[in-house]
Amino acid sequence: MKRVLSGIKPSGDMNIGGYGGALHQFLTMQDEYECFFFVPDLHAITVPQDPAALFRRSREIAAYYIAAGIDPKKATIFVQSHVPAHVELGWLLETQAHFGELGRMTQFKEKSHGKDAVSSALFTYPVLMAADILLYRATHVPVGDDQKQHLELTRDLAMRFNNRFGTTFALPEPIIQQIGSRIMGLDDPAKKMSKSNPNRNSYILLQDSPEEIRKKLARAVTDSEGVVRYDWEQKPEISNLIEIYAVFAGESVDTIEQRYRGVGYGPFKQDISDAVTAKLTPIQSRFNEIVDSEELTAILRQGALKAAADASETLRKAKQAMGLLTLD
Ligand code: AQP
Repeated sequence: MKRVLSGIKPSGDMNIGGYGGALHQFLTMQDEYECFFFVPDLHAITVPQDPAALFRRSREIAAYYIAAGIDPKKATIFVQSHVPAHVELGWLLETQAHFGELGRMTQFKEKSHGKDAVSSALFTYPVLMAADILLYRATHVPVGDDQKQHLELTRDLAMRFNNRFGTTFALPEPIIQQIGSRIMGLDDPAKKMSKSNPNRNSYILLQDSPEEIRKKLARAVTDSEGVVRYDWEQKPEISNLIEIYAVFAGESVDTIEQRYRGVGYGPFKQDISDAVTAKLTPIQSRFNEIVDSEELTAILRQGALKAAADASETLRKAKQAMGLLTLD
């Protein structure tokens, strides 16, 4: 059975980068794979978080999964910290990870750059991510461009463990979609659209109103050529907007390029805004219904039970393989 595991960190309000690179893909996957979609709250706390905001956002991310159309009857939806096996397997795998390889992780270098106090958890976070994936014997992991290196590390750790202690883990393959795997900031197409960017105009939030969406897109940087053409080398600003449009309208890059031949950026941006609004409006109303509901609590409770039962099997095997004492 093909299995997928993926999640979106509750490290900031959710934006259309995470929608395009992750959530949008989850929807098609739930029919093709056995899916585990989680809220990686333990990853969020590798950098400082406001506890009240973290508490709220963990519910919000889960509510967005459901509001966007993930069906809890098909996919297991849960919060990472509700399943202690993640941390346990994370520790076992840390004994196999090398200091040097973790130091080479680009995301660690970027996130720690210029900071005085960097948590050791930020350094070891890719190992916890490996544990997340390996616990559920995921065969496939949808990853944005920036997570490829972490998935490579997961495979390396799994192979190292299997070679040393006998086959315990399945090796996961990445699924990298062509469109939407790297949605860049509206203010700067050289930087990924990120939840933690302090510039609110760099992203569109899933909770933004139609007016905010319109204004942010109107302000989005373009070039002076006035031609809607997909070319990341020469026209990164426009290529980014085309990708956003393609994700939200469900259209191909070719169709979009052809439609705006000879038309300026004004109508193009207005249509992107309409496509984003059309997709987000029903998601927002379902989100508002569910975010504080008992229904969501019950889904997460159920999801945690199911995930924990599944994870305990792999954890038991890994402990046994390493020679840790068992009493059964
Ligand atoms: N801008 C993006 N374009 C495409 N994919 C993206 N993803 C995130 N941003 C974009 C993908 O979504 C999944 C979940 O990501 P995450 O929220 O767990 O972590 P992240 O990539 O670190 O997201 P942020 O927004 O940049 O968070 P902060 O600022 O807190 O670090 C991943 O598959 C990711 O690739």
